[in-house]
Amino acid sequence: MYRFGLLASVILGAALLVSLVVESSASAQESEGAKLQLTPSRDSGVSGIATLTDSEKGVTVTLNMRGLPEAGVEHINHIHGGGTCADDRAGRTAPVTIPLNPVVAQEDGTGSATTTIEDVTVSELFSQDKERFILLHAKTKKGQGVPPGIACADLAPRSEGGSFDTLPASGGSPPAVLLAVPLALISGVAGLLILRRLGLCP
Ligand SMILES: [Cu+2]
Repeated sequence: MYRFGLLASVILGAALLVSLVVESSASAQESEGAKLQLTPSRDSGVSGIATLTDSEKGVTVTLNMRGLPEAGVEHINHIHGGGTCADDRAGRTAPVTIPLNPVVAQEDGTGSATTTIEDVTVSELFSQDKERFILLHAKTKKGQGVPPGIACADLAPRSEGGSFDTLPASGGSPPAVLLAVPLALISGVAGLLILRRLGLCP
């Protein structure tokens, strides 16, 4: 009887663990996202990472740049449509389709900005109807219009199949926490069952 009780609690605990893990991974997959590398244009030495995730309102775009040349300078940046980074680097840039919040350079040359683009999804931004790219521009100078691009990333699906990396939902718990909760529950349940068994069959 004692062994049966132990076995039952282990099975119960395992079932609980499986259900929680399945649930958490299912919720992570609901949020589609992509991570893109911005590479330097025109020997700028400026690079970075753009993270795009689906949110309730639309798409959240976060730029994390490094190698920015001058602290305190504001860099405008946009999603351009109808061309590629190669076009921009060849001096034939495509029009701005979605303005993003500017990146301000910090003392250490990093800079970041987050923009929520409303009423759009990551899949739509990556759709093949139009080529798109994210472009970060040099310092804006008075009377010179839009400055040249200094870092660029094409919004192109990484694989031929057109799938992107799946990112965990924003604000999601790290895996350690997700595992710790069911483990704590399991040991609690198992302990309770063992105590009961001991009480019933001394
Ligand atoms: Cu631009």
